[in-house]
Amino acid sequence: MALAYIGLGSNLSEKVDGQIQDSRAQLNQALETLSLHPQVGVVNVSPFYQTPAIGPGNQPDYVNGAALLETELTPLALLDLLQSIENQQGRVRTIRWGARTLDLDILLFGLLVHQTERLILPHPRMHERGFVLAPLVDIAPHLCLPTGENISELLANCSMQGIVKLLG
Ligand code: A4P
Ligand code: MG
Repeated sequence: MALAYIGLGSNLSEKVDGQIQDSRAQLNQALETLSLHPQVGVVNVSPFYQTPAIGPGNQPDYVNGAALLETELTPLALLDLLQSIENQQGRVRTIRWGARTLDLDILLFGLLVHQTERLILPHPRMHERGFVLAPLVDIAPHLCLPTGENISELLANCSMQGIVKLLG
């Protein structure tokens, strides 16, 4: 059984059965789907944050969060599962860093270091992003990257401009 941290993000809503599913609901729906998977347990979920979009054009703010999973899946099988949940929830891939209903990234898979075209671990930009590190620090303040860097210290060096913790 491995422990994996994932990052969750959404900055578009989607219409499901005539109902608008907003970004928060998108993240909760993804966590629900993960928790129902026989080889995945959702151990801990962070508070969610409203964060200004990094990317091209004038995009809506994101809702971002992080979760700790325990899983019997391999890293690539977990990536397949996350991408199938993204697709199930209306993810359309157009431009890189474009707006999306749901983005699920593997941040860390144990202390595995892995670099292939499909999967890079740790997530290559996590160490410099307040919107990734803030929720992660909430659930794992003492967590270190395979390099030995502590995520709370990395967060202290990130810009938190415009990033707001959402209540409830
Ligand atoms: N991939 C490689 N490593 C990983 C990994 N550790 N986890 C590959 C997940 N996927 C990984 O991802 C592109 C490809 O990355 C996948 O096919 C997978 O094989 P994608 O989700 O299709 O596209 P993307 O997310 O637009 O690309 P990218 O480069 O991964 O984007 P980032 O770095 O994840 O950034 N602003 C705010 N405020 N909040 C956000 O959450 N997210 C992004 C996306 C940009 N701006 C944001 C946010
Ligand atoms: Mg992604």
